[in-house]
Amino acid sequence: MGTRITRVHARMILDSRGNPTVEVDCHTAGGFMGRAAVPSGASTGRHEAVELRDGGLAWAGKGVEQAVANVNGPIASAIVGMDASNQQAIDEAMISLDGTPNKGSLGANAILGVSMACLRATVGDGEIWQHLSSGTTSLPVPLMNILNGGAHANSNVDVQEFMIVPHGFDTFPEALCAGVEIYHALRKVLKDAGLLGGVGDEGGFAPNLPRNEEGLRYVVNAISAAGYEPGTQVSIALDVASQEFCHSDGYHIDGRVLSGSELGQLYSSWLDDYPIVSIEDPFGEDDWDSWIEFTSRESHRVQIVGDDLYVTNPERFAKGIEEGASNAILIKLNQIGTVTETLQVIQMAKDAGFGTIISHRSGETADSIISDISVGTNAGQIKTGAPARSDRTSKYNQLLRISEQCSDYANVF
Ligand code: 2PG
Ligand code: MG
Repeated sequence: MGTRITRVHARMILDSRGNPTVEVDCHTAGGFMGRAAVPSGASTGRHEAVELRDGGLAWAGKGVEQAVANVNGPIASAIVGMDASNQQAIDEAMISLDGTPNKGSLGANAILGVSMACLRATVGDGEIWQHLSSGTTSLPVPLMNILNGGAHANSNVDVQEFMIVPHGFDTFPEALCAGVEIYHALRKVLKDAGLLGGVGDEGGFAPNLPRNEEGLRYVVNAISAAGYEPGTQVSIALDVASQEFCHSDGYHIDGRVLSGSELGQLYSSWLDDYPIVSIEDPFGEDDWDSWIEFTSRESHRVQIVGDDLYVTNPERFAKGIEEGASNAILIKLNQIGTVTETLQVIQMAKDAGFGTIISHRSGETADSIISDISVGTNAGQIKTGAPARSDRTSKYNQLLRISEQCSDYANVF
């Protein structure tokens, strides 16, 4: 059997922030080697699967020696000889070897590296998106983070991500071109305003702004300056990542302290005034009441996305579906830790009629598997940063390659 696993080998590599992460090679009897690298978040949800870090002084505590050893030792012993193409059996073997509910013993970074490398080894010189497809595929609408704040920037902006959404185009390459032109237009708009500094972790500009709403204004100006129509061709998506400014007395934003209801009203006023089609993590990861209140009022006119709220976890997501806490979910492989569980959560979302956005992390590598997953599962949307820097452009470039064979552009928004 060509897909029988003959060797599994992990090593440490560096991610886009210069921190260690895990890379895994999975070799099969057929002579293929599948290689995968694991991303890492900064604004991580409390309920995510465990990312194993060594602690101590070396690598500022962020070493992954233990996770690498877990792959090369117990995980390799358990799965060498298994069929790499039986993804579910491999993922289940690792879950039971780990034995904890949050992958805290082997580490989700160890387990996910192996899980993705097995997928790559199975596909060999084929295409992952084709392998995953059950019929319908489409190129996803990209949510492109061109203005970075929150935990991804050294600025005073509370909202973590101001993204442009080029939905009003016939093909992915045309949409990407618009996104790139707007990214460059924003550079000029900010420069003219004396606000151009460095970029944030996801490649977007990272200015200081007097109020968060100013970010919306600059992005709309950039859309127009690039010659596109805000709202019809290109709209805005936000990742507020509000857990980062959620404290025991309320949400600290724009120098004020707001209750969940007041924060929801602020979002509603932004929806009135700007072409916003999607808001991610508008409330904290355990503030279910605010989520439910906002979703019941606004879901008719905006996509409301759970990221830290659900952490790609089927139990938390089932509660969100049941209670109407949002109408979409952000999907991150390393929040749950295996390919199999990720695909299951995507299916749950589809069955519930929820939007699905396949997402990168703020700490990334050149690995572009999320591009294939977004097309193969027909997710409709991908979130993968600014169209700049190799850790982000690797995903857009993979989508450009796929677009040579699959021309349908997802019809969302
Ligand atoms: C998010 C992500 C990716 P991080 O909050 O959606 O943009 O950030 O990887 O830091 O959690
Ligand atoms: Mg988020």
